[in-house]
Amino acid sequence: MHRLSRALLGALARAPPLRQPPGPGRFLPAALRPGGLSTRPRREPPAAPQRPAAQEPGGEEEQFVFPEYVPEPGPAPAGEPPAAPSGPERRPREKRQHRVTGRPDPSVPPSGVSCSGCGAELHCRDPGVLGGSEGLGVQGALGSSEAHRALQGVVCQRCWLLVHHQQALHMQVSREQYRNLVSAALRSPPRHGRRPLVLYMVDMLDLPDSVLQDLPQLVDAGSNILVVGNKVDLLPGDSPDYLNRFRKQLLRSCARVGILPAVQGTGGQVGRTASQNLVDVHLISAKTGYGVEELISKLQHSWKCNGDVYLVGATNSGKSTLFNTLLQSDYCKSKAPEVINRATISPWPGTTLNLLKFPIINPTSDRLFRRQERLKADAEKTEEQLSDDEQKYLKCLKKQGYLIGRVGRTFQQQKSKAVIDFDPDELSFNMEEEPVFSSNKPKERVEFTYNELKDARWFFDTPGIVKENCVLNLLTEKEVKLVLPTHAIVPRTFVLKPGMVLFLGALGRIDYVQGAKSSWFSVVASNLLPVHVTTLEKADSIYQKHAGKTLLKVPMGGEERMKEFPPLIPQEITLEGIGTLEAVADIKLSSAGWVAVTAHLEDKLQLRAYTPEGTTLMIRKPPLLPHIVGIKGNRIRRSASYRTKKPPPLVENLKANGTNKKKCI
Ligand SMILES: Nc1nc2c(ncn2[C@@H]2O[C@H](COP(=O)(O)OP(=O)(O)OP(=O)(O)O)[C@@H](O)[C@H]2O)c(=O)[nH]1
Ligand SMILES: [Mg+2]
Repeated sequence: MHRLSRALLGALARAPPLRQPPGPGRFLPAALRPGGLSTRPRREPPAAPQRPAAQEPGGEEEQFVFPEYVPEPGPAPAGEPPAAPSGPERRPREKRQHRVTGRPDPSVPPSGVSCSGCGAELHCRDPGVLGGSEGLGVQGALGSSEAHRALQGVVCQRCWLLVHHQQALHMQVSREQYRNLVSAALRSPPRHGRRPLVLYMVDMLDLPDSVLQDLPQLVDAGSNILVVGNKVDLLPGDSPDYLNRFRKQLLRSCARVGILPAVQGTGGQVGRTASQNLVDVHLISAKTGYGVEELISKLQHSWKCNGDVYLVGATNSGKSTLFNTLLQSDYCKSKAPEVINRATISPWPGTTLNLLKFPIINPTSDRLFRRQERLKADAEKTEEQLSDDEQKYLKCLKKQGYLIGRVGRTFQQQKSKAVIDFDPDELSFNMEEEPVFSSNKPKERVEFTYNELKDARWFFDTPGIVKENCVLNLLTEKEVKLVLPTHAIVPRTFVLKPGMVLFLGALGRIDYVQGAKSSWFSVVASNLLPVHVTTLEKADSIYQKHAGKTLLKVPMGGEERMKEFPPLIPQEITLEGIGTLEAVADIKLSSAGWVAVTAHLEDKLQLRAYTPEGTTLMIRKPPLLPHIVGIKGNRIRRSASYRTKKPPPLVENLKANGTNKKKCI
C-alpha cells in the first residue's frame, strides 16, 4: 500500500486524472499489505577513497572492459585531485538522493486503488515506513468516487523514484508472500469455463536458475503452461541453429523441475497428465520485440482452450517489459493502451508488487484475417521504407540487441470514427447500463464501458518469485546496473595456461589449476563487468588489494563495502576437453554471467571456481553456446586475450536488404 499526502488527495479530487505523481514530494510510498512490507536500509557504497588500478609487475595482469560501454564515472581516485575550477570556489556537486516524502496518517483508510506501475494499493497509512511528509490524508476525498477516479493511473512514490531517479526503495515482500499471491491467482476458479493459461517466463541469461522449482506446486493441475524464454536479444548466435538449441535446453531445464510437454497423440490430439501441461516454448525479447508477434499469434489461436492469462516467473525475468510490449500490440483491446498505464520496469529484482492487468481482445476470424494481412504487408517492407522515427528506433535497438522484432498494431483505436467498427465484444448489452449521450462531452480520461469488460478475459502481470542464492540480492543499485547486461553481450575469450586465474569483477574467480595444455575461457557477462587475468601466486593479493575498487569494479565502495560482502568460496571442478572448437561446459557464476571452457580433446582440466558465499555456482553441461570460442577476433600480442567481435544484428519481419542479412557464424 502507498501513502497519500493531504495535498495530493486534495489536488487529485480537483484536478484532471494524473498518470504520474504530480512531482517529487507529493507522492506515495507503497506496501503490499499493511505491515507486510519492510524497508531494507539502502546499501549505499561508503565513500571510500579509491586508487587507480595498480599496474602489477610481471606483465601477467590484464584487465578487459569495453571502452564503448563506459559506465557513469565513479569517484575520483585518491591522489588525483580533481581539476580546480577557475574563478570563485565552487562546491563539488553531489548526486542528490531524492527524499521520500509525505506525512503518514493512519486514520485514513486505504484507497482501494492500485498503483498503476507496480500494483500495490495506494495508501497514506503505515507510519514510519518511509519518513517525513507534509500533510494528512483526507478521508472524504478518499471515500469520494471522484477521488477514487482521480487516483486511477497514479503511481506510487516507489515507482516514481525507480523510473525517474533510478533509485530503488528496498521494499521487500517475502518469497512466501509472492508465492501465496501468485498461487492464489493461478488457482482462482475457472472463468468462462476455462482454466487460466500460465505464461511462464524464463530469463535465458540465467538458465537454469530462472526456472523455479516452485512452479509446479503453484499451478493448478488443469492449467496449460506456455514457456517463454526471454532476453534472447542479448546473446550472440554461435551457430546457425543456436535458437533451436536454446529451445531444447529450456525444455530440459523445465523437465528437471517437473514441467513436462503434453504428448501429441494420434489425430493431432494433445494428451496430458497433471504434470504434462507444457504446451509450447517460445523464444522472445520482450524489450526488442523479437518473437513477440509469433507469440501473440500463438496466444490468439489458443483463445478457445484457455481463460485468463497469467504471466509468471522469477523476479527480473522481464515480465513487466512483456506486459508493456503486449499493451501496444494486437493482443489487447484496442482501447487498452489509452486506458491502462504501463507497468514499472527496473533492473532491480522485485519491482512488481501485485497483479497488473489489461483486457485481451477477442480474436474473431475477421480480426485474425486483418492481422494476417497487416503482418504480410509489414514483412514486405524494407528498412528504408519505414518512417524516420521507426528507422531511428530500429537503429537504437540494433545497438542494444542481436535479435530485433517489430511489433505493430492492426486494431488501432479510432479517434473520430467515420465508419462504425464492428466489435463483437460490445454487442453484449446490459440493462443496468443506460447509454449516456452528450453533445458536448468534456475531455476526460478514456475508460472502458461496463459492456466492454463484462465478459473480458484478462492478461495479468504478476510479482516475480524471488530467486534464492542469487548474487543480485547482495548488490547495491549501482552494482546491479553494472552486472545486469543491458546491451548485446560481446563475448570475451582468453587463452589461459595452467597456473593462471581469471577474475570476473570481484564476483567470480576461476583458477586453472592443472591441465596439459592451454585452454580457452570465453566470458559471457555484462560488457561493463571487468575481466582480470593474473597468476595463481598473485590472485589472492590482487583480490585483497582490489576487491571493492576500480580494478575489479563490482562490488564498489572499497574496504568498508568488502567488510560486509561475503567472501569468495571455492568449488573444485574437473573437466575433460572435447576439442578446440567446442566448449565442454559453462561455469555459471550465479547471475553475474558464465565462462565457457574449451579445451583440447581429452585434456583433463583441474579448475577451482569461486562465487560469493551463499550464491550458486553451477557447471552447465552441455553449454548454452558451445561454439562461442569461434566468436573472437585476432589474438592480442603478448596477451592472453583476443580482440572482441560483435556479430551483426538481425531484424525479423522485415525484408532483407544489405544491412539485414542473416549471417551464419
Ligand atoms: N535486453 C533485454 N532486457 C530486458 C528484456 N526484458 C526485460 N529486460 C530488462 O530486464 C529488467 C527487468 O525487467 P522487468 O520487466 O522489470 O522484470 P520483471 O520480471 O517484471 O521483474 P519483477 O517485477 O521484479 O518480477 C529491466 O531492466 C528490463 O529492461 C529483454 O527481452 N531484453
Ligand atoms: Mg515486474
